[in-house]
Amino acid sequence: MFGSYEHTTPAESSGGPTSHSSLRMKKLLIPVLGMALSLPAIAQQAPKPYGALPSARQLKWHDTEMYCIVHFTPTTFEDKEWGYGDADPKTFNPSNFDAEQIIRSAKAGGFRGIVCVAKHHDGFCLWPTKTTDYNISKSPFRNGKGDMVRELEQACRKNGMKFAVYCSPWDRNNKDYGTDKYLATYQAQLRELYTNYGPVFMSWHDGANGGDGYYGGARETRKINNLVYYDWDNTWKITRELAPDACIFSDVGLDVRWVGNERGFANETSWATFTPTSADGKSKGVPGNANDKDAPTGTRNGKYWIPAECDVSLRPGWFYHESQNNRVKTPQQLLDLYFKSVGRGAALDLGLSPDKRGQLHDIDVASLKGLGDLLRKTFGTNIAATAQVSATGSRGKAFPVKNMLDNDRKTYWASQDEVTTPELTIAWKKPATFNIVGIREAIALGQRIDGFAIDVWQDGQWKEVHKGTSVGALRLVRLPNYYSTEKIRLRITDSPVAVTVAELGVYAEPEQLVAPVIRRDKDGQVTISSPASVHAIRYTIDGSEPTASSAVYTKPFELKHPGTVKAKAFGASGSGATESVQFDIPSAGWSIDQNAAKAIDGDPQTVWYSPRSGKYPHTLTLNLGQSTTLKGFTFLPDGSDHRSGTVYGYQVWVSEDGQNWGDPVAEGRFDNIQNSPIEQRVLFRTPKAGKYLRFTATEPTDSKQTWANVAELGVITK
Ligand code: FUL
Ligand code: CA
Repeated sequence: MFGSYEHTTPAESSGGPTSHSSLRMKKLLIPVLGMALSLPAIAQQAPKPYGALPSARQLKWHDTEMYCIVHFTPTTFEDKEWGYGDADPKTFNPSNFDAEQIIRSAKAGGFRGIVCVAKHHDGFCLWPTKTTDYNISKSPFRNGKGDMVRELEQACRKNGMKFAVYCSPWDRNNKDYGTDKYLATYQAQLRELYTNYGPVFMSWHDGANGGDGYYGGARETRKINNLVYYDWDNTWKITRELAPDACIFSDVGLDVRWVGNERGFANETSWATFTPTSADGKSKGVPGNANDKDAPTGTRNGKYWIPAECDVSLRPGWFYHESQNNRVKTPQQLLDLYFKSVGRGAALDLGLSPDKRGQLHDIDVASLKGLGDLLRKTFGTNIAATAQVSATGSRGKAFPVKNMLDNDRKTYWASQDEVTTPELTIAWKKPATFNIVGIREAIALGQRIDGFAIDVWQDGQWKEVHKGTSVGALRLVRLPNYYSTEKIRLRITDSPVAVTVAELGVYAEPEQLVAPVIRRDKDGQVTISSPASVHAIRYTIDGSEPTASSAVYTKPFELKHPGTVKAKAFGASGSGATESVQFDIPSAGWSIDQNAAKAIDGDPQTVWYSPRSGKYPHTLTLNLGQSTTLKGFTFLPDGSDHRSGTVYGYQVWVSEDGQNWGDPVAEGRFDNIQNSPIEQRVLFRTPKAGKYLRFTATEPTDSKQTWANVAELGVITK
């Protein structure tokens, strides 16, 4: 049910929220006070809807819950995250593109749909569009006769997966970008996609807008006023007209909101209702100009039903980079994201990155399959199904407790109007072992519950084990411990109106063999920890896979040279996924100017900020203590939610004496760093020896933030 992939019945495609409940009761005649009640009278007994309500298209989207987004363009072949728009179409030449391999791998992971990035910021269209020459027909792919959007779409339809499109508003190739002419082109592209590849379940609109690009050879920076440039009101009319079932996704909805980060999770309290505003709070906001501070939580009693989508990539980047093959998220990490996105009433949108062949790498395929297996093992059996479930304050026979266990999100149990804090008890004849509780509200009637608590019967009394807030489409409570008990109680502690519960689940996940966390401090001391209790963590430092006979981690150890630490949990039922971290030389013995010790202390949580009063460029000079041959550098920005002054443009120099620097060894921009503040690894054009490294931040991601932040600066010597 909650995570099982034998799909539950999709929500009604027509009919408002109240018809939902009445529809199912057509034949029911219930005697009340000796009189038989007819259909309209029963319908009246349904609780009144509360607050903003989901549309039929949003209800279908809520059923989808997990889908993937696929990035594959010439940018893949350039090993970049944001193509500049100048890549020769001839470079787009996958040796063995296989749409089915991608779609089937996603399906094995439990995903139910695909968002196809039909055009990314580089402007290259993966379908033979009439709107621009910069498209797949100019590439060698299928001798210029190929259509990748079509191949992905058909593979989806064939495998029972939903299909959606992403067409980037920002286009770094188009010569007209920045003028009205381009808007017509963009709208025509949307029309082509909706008409030729529909029905689509989503239309995905990212907020990255304007900046430098190729623009037909102009190679310049173009700024647009993102409040008005894309004329979203009219542009989205096209979506409504040609793709009426598509949920529009952007920073502000209209149907689904961006969760405000690219880490893949919503806030623990996350409301499906939302009142979006612009960055300055003065208007309702548009993609690229939205106040995303409230996006992770939504707005309690917000004006609209705009649930969150949590987008995150399976790899650090959205595009394939061979150098990130050892940083593919593990099944356990993905399961954790599932709990924090889908389990918080939102959706999980996982980035997939085909390699230069045009297929997912084996590591990615295995990880997806691992997630699917974990989900099936965890949610395959609802222990509540064999329990006796009872409730206080029930609304009557039309809303029986069994409606919570029928695997149907449209049928529900409800309390009487005056009962806003009902209690549900789940009892077994013999003690059951569990660590997960799942609750779904009948969201067609709105998001009603404000708070709940879970009690476990232990030693003859109730013991509270969890307190929560928002529920909505789904709340999964994953307890850190397993409990064996004869009964569990769910107490609704706070609700403005009568409560509805559409589904209730109790589950036990297989032993939590969570991947360990590996850290190294500036002196080279490596610490390995695990968020879950496991029998043992075993590790290696020579790059080999840890096995049952590898060293057991007991205390911190030293690693003063470059090397890869691999660790994994071993428990009673086997071993978990491998965590692998590549370290270079530690920063012991280094010094830095500008009081920037926090930028070289080996701790990603501590961040150096330049004074707010300063302005760009900002420069840090690192003294490595001895001459070292450097192949590149690493840069980690502040990754916290309250970050500001994120560095976009950079230049780097190396010098033996700290006086003579010569030409920069690297310069460029950290693509997509604003939304995804992860470690950047940059190789120099050619290695250079030196005792000093100078890092200059030349440009922020947000020109109003004239300061810079650096969480860690490091070097690549190996
Ligand atoms: C962002 C883009 O800038 C990234 O490149 C990526 O496509 C991500 C899914 O959306 O806005
Ligand atoms: Ca039900």
